[in-house]
Amino acid sequence: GNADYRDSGLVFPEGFTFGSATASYQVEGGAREDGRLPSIWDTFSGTPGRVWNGDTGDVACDHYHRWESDLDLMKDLGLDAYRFSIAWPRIVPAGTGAVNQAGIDFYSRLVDGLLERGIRPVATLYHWDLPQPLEDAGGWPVRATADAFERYAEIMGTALGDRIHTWTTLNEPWCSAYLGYGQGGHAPGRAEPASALAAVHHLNLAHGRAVQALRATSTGDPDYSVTLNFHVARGRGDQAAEAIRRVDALANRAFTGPMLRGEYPADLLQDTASVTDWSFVQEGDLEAIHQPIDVLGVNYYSTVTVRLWDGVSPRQVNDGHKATAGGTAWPGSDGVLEFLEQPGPYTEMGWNIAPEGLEELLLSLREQFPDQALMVTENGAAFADEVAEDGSVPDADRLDYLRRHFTAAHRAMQQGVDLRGYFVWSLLDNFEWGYGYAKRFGIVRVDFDTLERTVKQSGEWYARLAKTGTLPE
Ligand code: GBH
Repeated sequence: GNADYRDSGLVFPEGFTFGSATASYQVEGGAREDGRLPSIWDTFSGTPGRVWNGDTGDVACDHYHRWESDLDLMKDLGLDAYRFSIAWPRIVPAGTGAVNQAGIDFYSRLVDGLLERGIRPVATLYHWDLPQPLEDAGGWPVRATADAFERYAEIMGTALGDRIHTWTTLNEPWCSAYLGYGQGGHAPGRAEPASALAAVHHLNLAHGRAVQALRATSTGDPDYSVTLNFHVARGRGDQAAEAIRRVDALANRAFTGPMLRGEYPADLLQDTASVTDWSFVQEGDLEAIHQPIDVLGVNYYSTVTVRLWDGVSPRQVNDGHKATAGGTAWPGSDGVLEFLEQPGPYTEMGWNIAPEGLEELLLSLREQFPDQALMVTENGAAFADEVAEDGSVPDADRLDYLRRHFTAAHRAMQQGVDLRGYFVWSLLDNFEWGYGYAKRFGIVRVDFDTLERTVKQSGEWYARLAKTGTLPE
């Protein structure tokens, strides 16, 4: 039917990019090899009680050693592009100082391997693995981290800027700032609302400085981008619109404001005034952050439902993240916003399945930023897959999730959204951050005992989509 987004036969335009995504700490392993030093995620996962089951990324999918066969797998799947991230602690292991050539060589071989197979490299500089020494010096709440990132960007632009198709500066700075420094469920596990907002600014600054550094050093003609995880909020109660506005300010416009308009939204500054005076924003910063980008990366998984707390009834908070450090991902809105239980169905993460939210998000971004090309850089779902007797992985629920979200994206495009491509999260089952190996997002199964890969039914389905450009039956 139409209403449930379960279409087939939809044709995507010629040149639409079908890709898949991973991130360094989630797949690589080889955590202590060839000069890599610890990142905040090595420290966090090595700290008892932080990650489910004490899981770490020490071995992960062993992609660091199996990258060639993984590239063959991508080629078999017919992927046009591969979105991966570069581990900063392989490149500048101490965050500042010595550059590690062995780390550069790994990604250089990876990029060449992609190009040999006709797969476009889409590289993210930062998917959450901050070199631990930079955290020891203060982390993202301090300005020096943005300085160090600018230098790292310059190093990578010089090393790979002749071959990268799309550069992405940051993945989901919302998570880095608010989960890492506000709520504490992600590394480095700090629960300090004011630090979270300082982190927001220094991540924004790092983005702008990195775009400039990449542009100055890349000798090819790459596209420049950043990936944000937008919150699509539904409101409840008689102040529903106000609740949505607050979420939108903190989660979305805190990043799109400076990056795409060159200013922090006035309502954001007001909402957070009890937490910080934003005096870490220096003269010239907004200009540095406001760099033209070729494509805006959009990560979408589900919606959130919010209400302004009435101050009386027991407060409900259901933001889908373990509050390990007892902090808040919503500085200035703690005790103001309530995150409510959402109608199902749900994925294994407990996130509600809402493909219409993706269509709405893409339409809303087109309305806010009419000339900005968009790319879905992550969408996917965790389910408890079972291996059938014949060894296949019949993950009909994941296939259905993907079909419905591709349908939603197609509908947005029919309404004029300039969507250039779509990357499924994830190519492989991998280290799902605080959930360790308990949650599987892959279109390819990884057996974490043998490290063997098996293409799931959703992977076969996605291969047909990538190869034909038509949403399969
Ligand atoms: C992404 O994070 C990451 O980029 C990727 O590394 C990760 O593996 C993948 O997604 C799967 O988690 O939590 O109820 O408030 C996504 C993190 C998920 C955070 C959705 C915000 C909003 C709904 N985001 N979440 S809720």
